[in-house]
Amino acid sequence: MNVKIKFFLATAFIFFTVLCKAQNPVIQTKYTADPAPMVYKDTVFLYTSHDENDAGPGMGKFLMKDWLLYTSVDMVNWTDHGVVASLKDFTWGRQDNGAWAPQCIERNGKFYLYCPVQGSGIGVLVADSPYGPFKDPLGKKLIEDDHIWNDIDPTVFIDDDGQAYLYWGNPSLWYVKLNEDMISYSGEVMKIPGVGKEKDQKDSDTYHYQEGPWGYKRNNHYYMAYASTCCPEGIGYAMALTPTGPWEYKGYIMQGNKKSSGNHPGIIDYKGKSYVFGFNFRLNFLLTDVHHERRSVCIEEFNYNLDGTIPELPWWSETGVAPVGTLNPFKRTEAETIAWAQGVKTAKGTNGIYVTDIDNGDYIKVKAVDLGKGAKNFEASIAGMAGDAAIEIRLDSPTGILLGALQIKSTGNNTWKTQSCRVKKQPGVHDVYLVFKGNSNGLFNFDWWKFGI
Ligand code: FUB
Repeated sequence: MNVKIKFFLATAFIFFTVLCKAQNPVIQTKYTADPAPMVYKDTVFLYTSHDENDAGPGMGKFLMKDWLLYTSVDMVNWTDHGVVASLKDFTWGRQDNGAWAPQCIERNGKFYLYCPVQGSGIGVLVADSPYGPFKDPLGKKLIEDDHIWNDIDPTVFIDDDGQAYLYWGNPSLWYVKLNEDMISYSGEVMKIPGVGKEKDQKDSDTYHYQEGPWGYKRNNHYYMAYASTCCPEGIGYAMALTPTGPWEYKGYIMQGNKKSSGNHPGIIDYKGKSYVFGFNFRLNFLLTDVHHERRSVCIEEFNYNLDGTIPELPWWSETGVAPVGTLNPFKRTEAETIAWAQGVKTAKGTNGIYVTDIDNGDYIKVKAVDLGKGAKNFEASIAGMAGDAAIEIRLDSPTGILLGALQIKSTGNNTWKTQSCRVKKQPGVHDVYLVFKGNSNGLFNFDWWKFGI
């Protein structure tokens, strides 16, 4: 029985109604971890690490070869941009595994993606666009020191005076002052005293620091959030009045949970709200009782306390966050813009990312779609292999009001054609479900859709 069928059976019926509402984890078509959200202009760019489907059983058995990018303008519908960088971009690093937790930052119109290659060191890639292409300007690692296996999980921020700081490390926390070029640094590698365990020490560290630092400044407070002592890891944090400390431990943003070995914070403000990102193992445990390092990025909203401290949140909810905008369905929407997907995968072709591996009963949910006064027709770009397939357009659940059904005409394997159907006029803001029907597996590939008036 292949993984996809198992996944479908495991989730069938009993999870069906639950998952229809679920927003956490936010990506279901791949295993994603180590979220590094970056707000740039009106968009959240979510860079993640990527657990391979065939990561073996066992805690710590990571299999990670590349970094992924997703974007959102409403915090609930995430557009898949595929692989944004990979181990191949770092010729000096190991190539088989080790694409661990990244972070991207913009400076003067260039985008700097700091990446650990576990066991080889921390490198930096540069691009003219947040979507890439990212290139290694150094051809060697950025951080040169002697604790190479500990040099993971870079986090970066630029202070108001223009000084940029790069922090990283497990089980200690180090930092350097980056030069303005963001690809070199001045001064020595500094260790933040008292944070993290010394070698062979038990958890005597009052910060409960393990790894995954996330440094930022907000309202004159400096924050350092991080994955707290393993295992399971929660999210702890410290605050300071300067970027180099002294850091005062402030407690947990989230306690560890026995359903999870790890966690890894990313924190942003977006459209007037504050969000913490991390990950759980929910999709892995829908497939099997056995722990594989197959993680999935989650998001929660929170409010800072008046003194700038962060309240402790419960473990990742299944419902996730509310939308901070609506989606305009009258302009082209990529099929890989997804709030929740059941069964499908994404792939990259000559026309970019598309949805594939579509079987009977699979669906895509797109949240908070503003149909205005209602639409008259539905268009989709399809490359169809099978003879008998359809997309049912439904509202608010996979079995909700049927607006119409697009009967797919075969287009031949790799030929993309726009196909359309009439739909029932239904006004208002709804969750749109594109439910796939057919009498075989691998029904067709799906690139984009839109409604017409
Ligand atoms: O994803 C690989 C490693 O696991 C990360 O670098 C750590 O933060 C932990 O999440």
